[in-house]
Amino acid sequence: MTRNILITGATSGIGKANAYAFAKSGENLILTGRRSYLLEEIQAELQAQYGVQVWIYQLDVTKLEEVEVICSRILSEVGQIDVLVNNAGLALGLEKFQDYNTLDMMTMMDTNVKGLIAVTRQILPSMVENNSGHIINIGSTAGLYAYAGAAVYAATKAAVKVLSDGIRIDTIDKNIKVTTVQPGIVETDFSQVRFHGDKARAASVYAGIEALQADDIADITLYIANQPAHVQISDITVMATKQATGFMVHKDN
Ligand code: NDP
Ligand code: 8X3
Repeated sequence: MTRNILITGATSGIGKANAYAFAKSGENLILTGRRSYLLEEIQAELQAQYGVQVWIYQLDVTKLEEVEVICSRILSEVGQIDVLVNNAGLALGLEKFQDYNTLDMMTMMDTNVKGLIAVTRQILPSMVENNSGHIINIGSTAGLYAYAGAAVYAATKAAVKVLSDGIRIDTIDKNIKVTTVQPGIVETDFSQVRFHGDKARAASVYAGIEALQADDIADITLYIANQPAHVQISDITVMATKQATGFMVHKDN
């Protein structure tokens, strides 16, 4: 049966790749993000290419009231959500904690932690009521291994992992699965965002290493979502082959 897949942060990178992977396998998509012009482009392309239903909603996950309004619209206009992919997230900056821009720190917390909590709080009750659903949270190897200049980003991703575990406990008597996907280095716009648009610095992150691609993570997400009803993948960590911990990579140059 065709499922309804809700993805946050679907305008770029891993979220967008997930949208294409699920559409290719015939699922309906509900795509959200702040950049509505990108949502419109993706909607048109997915509908034309795969003939699936695609709803789009402009949503900034840091705006709590907006989250409530949009999630309630999604539930009434689309119906039951079968899979929620909490992907919207970002790193801002790479500095010693004592030198960090405070607003950047708070924006990471607001987006990666509070945004994920807010969206999940709106969608999970309907999953509980229907005794069915799957929440897939995009964490990071940063949540497992802190690294220099990333204390707050790493803390947000550690929070994602622990939130997933807690929600899994709270829904243990339901047919609800909760998964944390913890990717290592993935070549997306992530570093451009982190370095406030500095393209050269962002490119240097991926120079000399064959990084993961967004499609690699999308393949894994699809695999996770396609397991039989009795199989729950709780956590999955995926790194580039020449990566050993969160930020420890080997560069060929
Ligand atoms: P991108 O920058 O390519 O994508 C980030 C997505 O998040 C965009 O679609 C953006 O949409 C959305 N987003 C950011 N802030 C908000 C917000 N306030 N409200 C709604 N959406 C928002 O990076 P990635 O694809 O790499 O990142 C996706 C997720 O994967 C993040 O959670 C990131 O932490 C995680 N991750 C990334 C890794 C990497 O190496 N790239 C590795 C491990 C995890 P818009 O701007 O349109 O709102
Ligand atoms: C993003 C990957 O290695 O920059 O979560 O922390 S990393």
